Amino acid sequence: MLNFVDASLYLVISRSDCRGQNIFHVLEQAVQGGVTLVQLREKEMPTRDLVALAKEMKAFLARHSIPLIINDRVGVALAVGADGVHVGQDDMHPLDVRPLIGPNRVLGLSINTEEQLREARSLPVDYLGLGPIFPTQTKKDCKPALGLKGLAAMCRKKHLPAVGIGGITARNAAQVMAAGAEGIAVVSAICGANSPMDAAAELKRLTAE
Ligand code: TZP
Ligand code: MG
Repeated sequence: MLNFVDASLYLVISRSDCRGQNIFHVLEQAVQGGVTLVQLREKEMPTRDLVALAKEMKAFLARHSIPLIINDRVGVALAVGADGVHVGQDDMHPLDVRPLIGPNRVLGLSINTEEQLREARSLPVDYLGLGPIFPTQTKKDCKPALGLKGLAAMCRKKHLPAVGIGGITARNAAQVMAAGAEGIAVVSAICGANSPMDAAAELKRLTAE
């Protein structure tokens, strides 16, 4: 039942992470720079507002053939016809999400420990988010960083495509790929850049090497 998505350059975006820049301006630039997948991750937004934002984002990304993943909010994902859902370890369980989204939408799961990696073997998920790889200011309640060694150990055991997340920048992206990840997921490296387009293009180059 594996649904494939190209997560090689995965943009995780919220309005607040865009630091005063319009979220659609950042998104458009990131798309020009070559992101392959986008996750809308809004933790506090009222549901009605989030549906409106996600709908607009879905319409924009569809014109560029880039899938939209919604973080955690399964109802929002269904309401806007998103391409998938991403859940963390405290969110709705993948076994409960899958019947709601059906077999053809993408389901991603955040993994921070080897035990969670083992558990994921029997779960109906399509890709893994491994992290945080490095310390990050972006996620407040972040678990301890895995480091490149921790990432490499997990990549040797994983059974699904995986992206590294957490503190990834142009300085370390190539090392994350070399550790065995299929892609990188970033927030601040693109959303917080002066030129999100240049930042995305540079990361794209580094992941393609
Ligand atoms: N999950 C683990 S780390 C993280 C998330 C959502 C935040 C990553 O943000 P940044 O700015 O790319 O370090
Ligand atoms: Mg979550």
